Amino acid sequence: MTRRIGHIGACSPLIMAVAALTGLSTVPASAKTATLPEIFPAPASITLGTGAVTLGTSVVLIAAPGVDPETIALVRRILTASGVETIATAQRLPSVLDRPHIILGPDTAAVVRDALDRSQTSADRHAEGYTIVSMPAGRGGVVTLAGHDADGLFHAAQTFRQIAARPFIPALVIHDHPAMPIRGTIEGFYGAPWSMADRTKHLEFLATVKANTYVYSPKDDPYARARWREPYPAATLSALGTLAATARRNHVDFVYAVSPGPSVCFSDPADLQALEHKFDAIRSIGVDSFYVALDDIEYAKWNCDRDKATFGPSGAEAAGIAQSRLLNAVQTQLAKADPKARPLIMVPTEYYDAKETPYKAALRKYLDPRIVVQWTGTDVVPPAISVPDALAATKAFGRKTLLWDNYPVNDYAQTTGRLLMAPYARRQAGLSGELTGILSNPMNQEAPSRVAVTGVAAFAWNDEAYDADRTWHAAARELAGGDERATRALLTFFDTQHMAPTFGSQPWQEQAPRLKATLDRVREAIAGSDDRARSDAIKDLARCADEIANAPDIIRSGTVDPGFAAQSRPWLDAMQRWGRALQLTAAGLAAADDGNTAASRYFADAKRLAAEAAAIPSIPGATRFDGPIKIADGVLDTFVTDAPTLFALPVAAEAAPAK
Ligand code: LOG
Repeated sequence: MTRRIGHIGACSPLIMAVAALTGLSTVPASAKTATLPEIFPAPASITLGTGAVTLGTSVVLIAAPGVDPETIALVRRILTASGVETIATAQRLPSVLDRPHIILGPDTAAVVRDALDRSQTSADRHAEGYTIVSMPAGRGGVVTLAGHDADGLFHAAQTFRQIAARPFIPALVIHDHPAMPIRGTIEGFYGAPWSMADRTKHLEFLATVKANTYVYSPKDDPYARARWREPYPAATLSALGTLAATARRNHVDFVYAVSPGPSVCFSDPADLQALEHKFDAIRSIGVDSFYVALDDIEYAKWNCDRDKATFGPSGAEAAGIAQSRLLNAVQTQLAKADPKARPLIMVPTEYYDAKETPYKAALRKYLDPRIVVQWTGTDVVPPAISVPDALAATKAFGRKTLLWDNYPVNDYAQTTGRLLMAPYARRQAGLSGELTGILSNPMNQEAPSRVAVTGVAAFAWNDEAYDADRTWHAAARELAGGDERATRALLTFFDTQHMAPTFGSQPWQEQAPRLKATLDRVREAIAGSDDRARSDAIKDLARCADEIANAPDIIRSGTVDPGFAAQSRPWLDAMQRWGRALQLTAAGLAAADDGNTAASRYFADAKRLAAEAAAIPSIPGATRFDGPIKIADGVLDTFVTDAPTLFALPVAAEAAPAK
């Protein structure tokens, strides 16, 4: 078999591995070389068999009675996208197969059980679990998607989407289920909330990574926080209802959060009633999961005299008692209104550590044990999250917690001018034993947030098998619509937005590690005494600069999600200019290496372009803090500045000092 490895990315040596290993090479593999497909999130277990099923242009679809029409529609779309032109339907498997048969249904349906029995495969019986068996047979084969529940079957279809994208489906058995029950995002940032269109796209995206939860909690929705007692305008309420329906179709639990903390009077029955009215209105549009957020409020003083009379002087412990009392009443009311409703979720006022305190002791003692508690780790933006950290939180809050992961959110001062697009990393395998789930707080930019959220969903699904870099590549591939060149361009871009700050001065993810490795090699070669190595390194640098300069156009014009390019606009503009500055820098170094007096001119032009690039502002109001766009800062700018100092620059003859 010939395998063509795509052009090796000069800025990012690791990128070649993406093309080589993931089916992005242009020569399709043949059915004789069936290989293990990569699936994200990684399944609990996947085993390759012998042979493969080629879908071809005509298949038979057998859906067991009662299968959710959305799941059937999804499987049909997947088949069509894979080149299938004719989808016949049937109720059972014929004894002789003349083409591929796709069976779809709960693991209890006769037709599904029969198919699993024939392949001697047991069904995955966990909540949200599913089993996939593909078996070549006759002139076709059978692919069985068996869900343990409706969510599981939907997840099976999402896995099928990834398998069916290849030219043929290898014989395989997948058993799969999530490690954590709650996986998804909380739109919980400050600054411009997502648009309804962003949210719709996000819910559809969440489904593709098997996430099951979206919490609506934008800090800047006045009806959810500053003016929480006021009812929504009819149009907004109806738009939220449409969103909730989109979530349902995508097997995502839409959770509505209210943040009454800035003004609530905990002991006032009128405020309890106001909360209930709020939730009743939201329930009437088809939402059945609720949340009360009590983060970022003052608990050292009461909002009303009544609380002082009821709970005594204000303070941490009294706040814990007052909050518990109000939330317990809300929980009781929710269970009464809908006995099947999921438990209330809350984020406490002390969400940013797991230290034992009077406030947490009060929550532990008084808060209804059904209520789910969130926390953000050992800090608002922690440098890492370990199993012992989560265990401490379990102890402090008296229940397993639901992690609120403040990544990739970019609403705090240290993130000004940044997108956060590093791999989702430094979460310890084993956390599934100590957390009920993870919700990522994303960026104001929805599409760029998917890079990190793909990682969060994959980690929460299977923390033990999670691979940060490979999941990162997969996220790029998805955003690029599977196109190899666009995937590479995106990864080059992500590297320039790799830095992840904390609330302090020390970032928890470094900036542009791949570019830095390339630039370090160039510096070393220039400093060395090998002429050939020096000129080769400078040529590599020129290729790397071309990649940076060209990536924005590839991202804007290719197969990449258009929302991604629109939301990243100033970053792409700045990257293009920085790419040109680096091209000129490389030209300057090449000239200097040749003893050519043009070097100084190149460096001067590079300096001018770099200054222009560094001055490109963020889109006003798109994030909480506006400021200049940052591209590989501390790496690229430093190199452009240092480059002219690396050579004793040749001086033009007329300017040469007189002897
Ligand atoms: C807020 C959150 C904000 C985030 C990052 C929580 C629980 N609350 O410090 O809305 O997006 O930090 O700035 C927060 O994290 N407070």
